[in-house]
Amino acid sequence: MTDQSAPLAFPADFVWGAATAAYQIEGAAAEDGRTPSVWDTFSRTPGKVRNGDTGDIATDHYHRYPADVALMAGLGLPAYRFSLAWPRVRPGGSGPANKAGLDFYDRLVDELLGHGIAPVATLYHWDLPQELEDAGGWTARDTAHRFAEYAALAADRLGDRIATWTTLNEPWCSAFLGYGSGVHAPGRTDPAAALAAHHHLLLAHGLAVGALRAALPGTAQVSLTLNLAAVRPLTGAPADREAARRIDGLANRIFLDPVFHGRYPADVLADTAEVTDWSFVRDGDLAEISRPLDSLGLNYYTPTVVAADDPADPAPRRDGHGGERSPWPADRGIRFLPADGERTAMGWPVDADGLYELLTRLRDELPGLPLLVTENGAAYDDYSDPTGAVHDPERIAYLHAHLAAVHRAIAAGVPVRGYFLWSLLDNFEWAYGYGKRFGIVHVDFASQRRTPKDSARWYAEVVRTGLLPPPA
Ligand code: IFM
Repeated sequence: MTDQSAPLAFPADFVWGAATAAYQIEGAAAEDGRTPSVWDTFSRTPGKVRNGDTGDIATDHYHRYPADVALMAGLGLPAYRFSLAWPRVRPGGSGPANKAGLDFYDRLVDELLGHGIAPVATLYHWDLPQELEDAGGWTARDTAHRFAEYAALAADRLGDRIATWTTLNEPWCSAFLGYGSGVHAPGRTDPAAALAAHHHLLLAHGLAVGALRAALPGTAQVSLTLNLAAVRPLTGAPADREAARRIDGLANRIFLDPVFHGRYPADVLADTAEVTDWSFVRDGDLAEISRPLDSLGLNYYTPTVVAADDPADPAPRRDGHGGERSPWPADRGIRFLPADGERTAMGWPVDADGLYELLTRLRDELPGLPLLVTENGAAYDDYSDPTGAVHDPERIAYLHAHLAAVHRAIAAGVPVRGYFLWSLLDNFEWAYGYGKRFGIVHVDFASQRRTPKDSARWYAEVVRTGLLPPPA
């Protein structure tokens, strides 16, 4: 039996960090040559983002990055995962690199390295240049080629100092929320388009892996980040298990099989046959998509519970991502149900076992592949008390439970090499605007004042000691 009162020790070389994304924090939307992305357009479209919020200013990180890096250093963070804005590096999505845009990331990377913080770069966290969307966006094959060119430009300039590169962040969201349910930019609602976008995102990933390998030193690590789903049937009944098989196909195997095995799952092709004939897949694509990776990033927040439709139960088919249309291209006859128990401010159930389940599944399916938890965290309705402090015991409990799950996975032989908390700062939470606060550092968006929450100090101590204390 394990001693519940003993702290849990993480491996000495475990990588601890925090994560952000360009559009969610940078602001400076029209500065130094940056052109609009789909998120600039979408957020300015009435009714798409709560409160009409946009990323125009966000946390003003573009101007305040030295103070933000000092903040990270003060918390003792050894690594920082951020994304590059494609429309800043290559405005309009094609043509030459924008020197001023790359200069910003150059300064940021030097600032990080100067404070002993390892930069971990993601190339695509959803900010597709609007010009490319106008030419078809991710439903157009050309977009994949433009992405690989952009990857090469970024690697040429920054590859001497960034050791870890991720191509895409959560392509499920880009394809299925962006082109399926339309709750994310560009807001299209066409299941066939969502599947074409999915394939072209994976093609972009594969082409970019090739471009990065050509431009980077041989020691560079190249990765992909997926938001895989811990899918659970509501009951053991065959119809519920069939619902779970189908959603597992569309959430997980539609990524893992092509990226790691060079094929799409036969059952997913069959399940989606009424939506598309998949004729956008060309000879050679799957070989490109399945280029070897050095690690896989996993983002995890909450599990997904599914059941077969029950005519006697008129409950709405909540899938946890908002919107009236389903993001899933072929989910007829399937209900999505919230898991029981405590929820975060997103309404997402807190369930750390889902993280353990996914990590051990990846250990079994991809033996030996190093894994990184590239996002995990929670939104709560945080506020400054009269003394200016921000107490967030729920977030500490959430982080504690999920780090304990990571520790359990490592003990079970899963090669988890690091953990990046989402997020460093409160920021622009996409369609929810600034109303949902995921940061361990509170941001007063009017004054841009940063205040580390209790969770920031708690996490800093975990990072400093490499020990997870017993639950409070
Ligand atoms: O804020 C997002 C992030 O951009 C991608 N992963 C999920 C987070 C919380 O919704």
